[in-house]
Amino acid sequence: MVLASLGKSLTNAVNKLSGKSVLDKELIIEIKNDIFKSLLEADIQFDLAYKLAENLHNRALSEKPPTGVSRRNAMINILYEELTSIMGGVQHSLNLDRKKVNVIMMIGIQGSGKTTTIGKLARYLKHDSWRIGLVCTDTWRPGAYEQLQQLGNKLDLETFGDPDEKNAVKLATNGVKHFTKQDRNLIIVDTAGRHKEEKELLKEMVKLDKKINPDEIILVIDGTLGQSAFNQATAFAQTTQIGSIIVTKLDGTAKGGGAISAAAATASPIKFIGVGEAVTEFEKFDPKGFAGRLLGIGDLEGILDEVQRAQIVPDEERAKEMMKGHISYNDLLDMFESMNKFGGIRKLLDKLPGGLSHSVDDNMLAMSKDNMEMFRNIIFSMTVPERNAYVKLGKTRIDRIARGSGVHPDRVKELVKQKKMAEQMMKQMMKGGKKRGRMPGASPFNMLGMNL
Ligand SMILES: Nc1nc2c(ncn2[C@@H]2O[C@H](COP(=O)(O)OP(=O)(O)OP(=O)(O)O)[C@@H](O)[C@H]2O)c(=O)[nH]1
Ligand SMILES: [Mg+2]
Repeated sequence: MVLASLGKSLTNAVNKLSGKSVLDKELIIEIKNDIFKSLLEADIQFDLAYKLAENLHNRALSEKPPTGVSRRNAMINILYEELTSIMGGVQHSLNLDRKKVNVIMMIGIQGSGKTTTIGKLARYLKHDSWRIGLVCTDTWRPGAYEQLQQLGNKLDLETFGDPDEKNAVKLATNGVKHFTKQDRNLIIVDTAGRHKEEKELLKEMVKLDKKINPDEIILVIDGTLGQSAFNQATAFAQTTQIGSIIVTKLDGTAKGGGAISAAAATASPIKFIGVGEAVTEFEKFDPKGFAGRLLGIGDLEGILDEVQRAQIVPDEERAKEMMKGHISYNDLLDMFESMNKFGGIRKLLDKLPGGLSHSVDDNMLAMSKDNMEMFRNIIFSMTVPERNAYVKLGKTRIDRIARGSGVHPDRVKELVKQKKMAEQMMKQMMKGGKKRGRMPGASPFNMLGMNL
């Protein structure tokens, strides 16, 4: 596992909070120091490690764990969020456009893994139906063209190059022209890593960049470099516009933190990582997933979920609107959360006094987990005004939302119906509540898992 020792020492630090329910400031400082040390050992850049440890410390002192969440779990959640944030926060895709010929240029110092990574990336994108051509512009490394050609052959892709040509810019422009004529829509350009000296190498990258104007420049960084990755990444980032980073050789290195924090210094996202020499040993980089795996806590998902649910609190304005029977799609999302939490709404209603359970339409309750998941996806495809139910969902909007969430428009209409039912249910419950006087625990908001 990538950076396994870092994960282990981080969890050991946080586990010091196990069974502690009272805030112990000294213990928090001890944990902060442990974590800082572990991050430095994994070669995370000093400033970044310091900032993470400081944030963790400040948040642990100022944020009260949500009701029902232990201090340890709250701390795990904070650590997870902070780790995710230094790794770029969210997942990023390559900047490609199906409607044109895209050019990717791969840069990095010698031995970083550019050529190998081109094989991996080409394989990955070929699965996505891109029509790919490879171009070798490395005029320095003996056998560079053959190396790329061999990788290309294995993937059934053509490689453009000429071992006798010494002008990299010429090779690049001719290569792009060649594949554009052949109706390829993705051209990946390999570049040299070796040169007379580093300055010359950087100059060549600038020339190539100007001439072929790539849609995305990918910087390849060797994950075993540790701290020195930082200067390297900065040097490249100062000369060319880096669109993304691929960190290689993260298999079996304890120093991967260096390259990962180097990415943070260039402000370019890591989009993929290399985890072995084989063409298949390549992964799309997801900061959340990576942080999760790094922490290596078996029930991490459960913990994050627990914290998130405990934090759902509706604002008063929203609650008032709901009482009037105006429910938005955002409210529905919360309802779905609560239904999952309480093991189904019928179970909950059965526990309430006053026979409320019978006044609720069974269709509303029969919502399976799959349906809920589908409805959640539909809601996530809505615009903000749509989600807040500020606009009516007419045919055009319904069709667009259906396309966005990959379902038939009838399913979106079903969700609209579910919303109406929820509104009716809310109105009925409010009426019932008034008639009988306010029953303990019978507020619709309690039913939705909201502490109002
Ligand atoms: N373990 C491991 N080895 C890798 C990985 N990626 C590349 N390598 C190895 O790193 C070495 C250098 O890879 P290349 O792809 O030739 O590097 P390059 O950047 O093209 O090098 P130059 O062309 O000399 O600039 C090779 O032995 C690769 O097998 C990886 O993710 N894991
Ligand atoms: Mg190479």
